[in-house]
Amino acid sequence: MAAVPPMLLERLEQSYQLHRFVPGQNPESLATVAPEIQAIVANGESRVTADFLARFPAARILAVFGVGYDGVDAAAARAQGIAVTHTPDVLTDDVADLAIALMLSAARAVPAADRFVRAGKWLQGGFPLSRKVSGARLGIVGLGRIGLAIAQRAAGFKMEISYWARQPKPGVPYAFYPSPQALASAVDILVVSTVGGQPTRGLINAEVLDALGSHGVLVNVARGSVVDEQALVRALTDKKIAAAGLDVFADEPRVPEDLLRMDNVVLTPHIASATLETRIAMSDMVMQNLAAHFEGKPLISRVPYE
Ligand code: 8YV
Repeated sequence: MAAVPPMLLERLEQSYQLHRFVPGQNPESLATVAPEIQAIVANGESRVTADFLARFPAARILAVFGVGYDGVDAAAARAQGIAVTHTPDVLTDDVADLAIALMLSAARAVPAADRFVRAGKWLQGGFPLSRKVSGARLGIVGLGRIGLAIAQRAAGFKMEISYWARQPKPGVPYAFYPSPQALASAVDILVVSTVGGQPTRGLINAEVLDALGSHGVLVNVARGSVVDEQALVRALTDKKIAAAGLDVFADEPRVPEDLLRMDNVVLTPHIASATLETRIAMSDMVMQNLAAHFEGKPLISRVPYE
């Protein structure tokens, strides 16, 4: 269970009697207080299983610090009468901004160029040409709040935008493709912004990467589970695609050695929503959901149950 940030812990401590549970800790350690626990707070990467929830019979709310809750067994929470909330919207801009930053960094090889200059290599000659982003064809996998925000930004780069989603989105001015593979074959840059969890596990596989092609660039700001990471390493190694910009990984914080060594891969440590302004806003939403719950008022941002 990934840790909840100190700024939120401090605020929770000021309002509630807090029992901390650190990822990897034995849940038995909470056995004495478990029957009294009325609320649980976790974050977007946390794994909250049915077994774990069953330890807290009095809990009636699970407030997730994050928009993603793919680690939460939402069906088990519902069966146990636990309302699950998350923190959508307040982080949309930051996640979309980082997607664009990773797209530009990977396609224009900005970090590699920075290393080139710092290594003094410019003294021996110029840096290799990269690929144009403005006017390129962008494919968005998952056209929810974050996907739409990425599209709006990409329009500023005069990009030709198309997308894949579980079903076409009425009223959006972008071409819909019925499969990620079909989308990948029609674009230069593929950005993954879909939900995590079982429904999208390994969605971006070897076939999709082959379809993206040897000049293609992959960006992932969703969840590591959505991309078949071994297939991605092979595609980059075999030059089946040109570059990648990755903020999320299959087994965070561990990143495959192969990726760490690649010059054409831009790596960030799951920081898409990691700005002070956004993390304060996310903390506000967690606090507001808890306050609403304990005051018997409607919750601010309950997850949309499937
Ligand atoms: C995390 C995220 O919650 O919102 C999400 O789904 O993945 C992130 O914003 C964040 O990393 C909290 O630690």
